[in-house]
Amino acid sequence: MALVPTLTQYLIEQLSKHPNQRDLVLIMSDLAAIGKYISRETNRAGIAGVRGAADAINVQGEEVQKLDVFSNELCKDYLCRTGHFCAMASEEEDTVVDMRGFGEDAHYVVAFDPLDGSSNIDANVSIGTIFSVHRKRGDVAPASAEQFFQNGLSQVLAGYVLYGSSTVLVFSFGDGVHEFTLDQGLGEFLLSNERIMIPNTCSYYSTNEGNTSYISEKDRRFIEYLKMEQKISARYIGSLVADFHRNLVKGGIFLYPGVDKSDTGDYKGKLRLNYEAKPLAFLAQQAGGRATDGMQDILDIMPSSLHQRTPLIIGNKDIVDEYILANKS
Ligand code: P6P
Repeated sequence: MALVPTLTQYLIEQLSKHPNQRDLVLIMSDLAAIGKYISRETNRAGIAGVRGAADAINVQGEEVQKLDVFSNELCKDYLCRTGHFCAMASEEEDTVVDMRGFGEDAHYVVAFDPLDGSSNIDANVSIGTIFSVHRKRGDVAPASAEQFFQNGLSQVLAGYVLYGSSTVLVFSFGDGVHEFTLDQGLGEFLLSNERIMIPNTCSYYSTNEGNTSYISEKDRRFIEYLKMEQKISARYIGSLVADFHRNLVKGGIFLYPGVDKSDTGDYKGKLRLNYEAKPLAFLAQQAGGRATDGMQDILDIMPSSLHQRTPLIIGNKDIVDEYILANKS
């Protein structure tokens, strides 16, 4: 029986092909370790006393869940101590993380959403950790927020860990998208899908139809087009990583357009650029797909604030292209 490569074996092979990626290979290994810890805690949330709210509101104005706190503290402490990063940004932190003297000479920065979709934890719905790695900028202070004002094309590593019916790690160094599945018994991630390409057929559309009265007429018309002319099925989990992963492996388009809930005519994005839209857009492009805010590619947007939000339409390239054309008409 041919043994399926472990992540470690895969990364060692990656290193033999790209010796200059030593640090990135070590970073990927550290991110996988974090995925194992969070997977274990998530899978026992109901008995580990980490379900429910943590009696706090984060910078996003969202109620923090206990598992958010666990995941965020783990990511900050673990990644800080690796010494690989001179700056870190978390969805749960108002500004850049205090590096406590670690990583002063490091060459990389990392932004992460430690546990995206955490409002779904108590319903046992899939949730995920998203990460985005850039090289350090030499023109700004090493540990500053400005380190994250880099567009998505300049990411050197992006991916997520999806805690679902199985725990999968999906990432790209810019040379294809690869999926590893956690063998809980072995405690190893094993290769389960190499060089994932989004299927040519767009089988699903994924959007919160509860926002129908808050989105623009153009967006309403495009979603109607998906229903009435493309005749594709609706699937909306309400957990970005889970919705994205389904569309990545089965073909689909996810739409979180600008919403205007105060009737000002100002349609604003909900999802965050640095640690949600950019890393997923990087993966989508690597898998033959595309991601836009309606006017430009997500990967071209230059962030100007750490928690900048954006509309996000991501998935099959031909359908996203149609959205862009419709949005600009
Ligand atoms: P809504 C979860 O809170 C999240 O950030 C994403 O994971 C998800 O795609 C989105 O918000 C869901 O938002 O407004 O549809 O509940």
